[in-house]
Amino acid sequence: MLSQDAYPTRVSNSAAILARNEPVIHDTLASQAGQLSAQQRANYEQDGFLLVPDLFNAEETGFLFDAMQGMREEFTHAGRPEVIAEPGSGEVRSIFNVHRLNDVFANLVRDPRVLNVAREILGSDVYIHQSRINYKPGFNGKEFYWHSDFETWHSEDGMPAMRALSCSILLTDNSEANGPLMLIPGSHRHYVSCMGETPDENYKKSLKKQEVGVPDDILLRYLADLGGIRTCTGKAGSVIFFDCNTMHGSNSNISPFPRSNVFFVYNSIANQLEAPRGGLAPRPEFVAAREGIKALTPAPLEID
Ligand code: 6CS
Ligand code: FE
Repeated sequence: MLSQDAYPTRVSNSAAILARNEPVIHDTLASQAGQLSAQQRANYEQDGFLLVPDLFNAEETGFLFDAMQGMREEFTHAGRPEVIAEPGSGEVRSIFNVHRLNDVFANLVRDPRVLNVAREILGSDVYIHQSRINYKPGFNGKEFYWHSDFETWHSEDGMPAMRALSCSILLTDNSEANGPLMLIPGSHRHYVSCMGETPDENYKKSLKKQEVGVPDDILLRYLADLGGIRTCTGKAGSVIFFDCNTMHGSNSNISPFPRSNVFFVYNSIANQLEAPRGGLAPRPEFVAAREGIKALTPAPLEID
């Protein structure tokens, strides 16, 4: 018997809004980790995201910034598939899989200030589904159009349920001027089923410019009329946690100031990837982890 897909998308030429089946905060024993205040939990539950200013101090943030710059020097021109160039300028847009390619980020994903928030919200042990640095360089950092990450991870990676979240650690100041993350409060409760069909090896284009799996104008307007649009600005060292289904995007950066953030996607150990939808070939391991999955244990960030 074919399993009924609760979140069909890219299967017709019409769009729809479907109900979310899962809770936003998975209230289990693990979720009593106590990393968040009651107000922070309430804000996350209501909006689908939470900004925590200055979670990492200036020394730690400087250390992480240097690690980010070092990765760019090491991997640019290395012909690595994990390095995604900006359309046009060819500058580095993103480097994926940083938690497996670099010891500093392998350590950072386990820092209790972020790992325990993920365990608390997802109510279970967790692992990294995907990690990346989005460099969004000055002058040439192009936009990330509106999308729900879960819509992609469900259709292209076979992620079963909405039990994952992104943690974006700001490594440069994110201001109104340099393309900060924009999110639609409350959009996480509405699953936007998108039109169109996923081309083979879509990630080779979508990581540069996403054109499939984006909401149509009418439904995007509907969500924005309901919840507005919030721009998450903050100093380097601040952190944005957002639900896998919160509608988000960011504008191009024509300022001289880079907007560089490292993103970790924590997925519940109970929500590991199945086969992609529609018979698609699985995306590469550097974009969607399937191998060697094991629960992360807390370890504080070490500055050497
Ligand atoms: O396809 C993906 O997994 C990536 N695409 C976007 C625009 N956000 C999430 C993720 O990095
Ligand atoms: Fe995204």
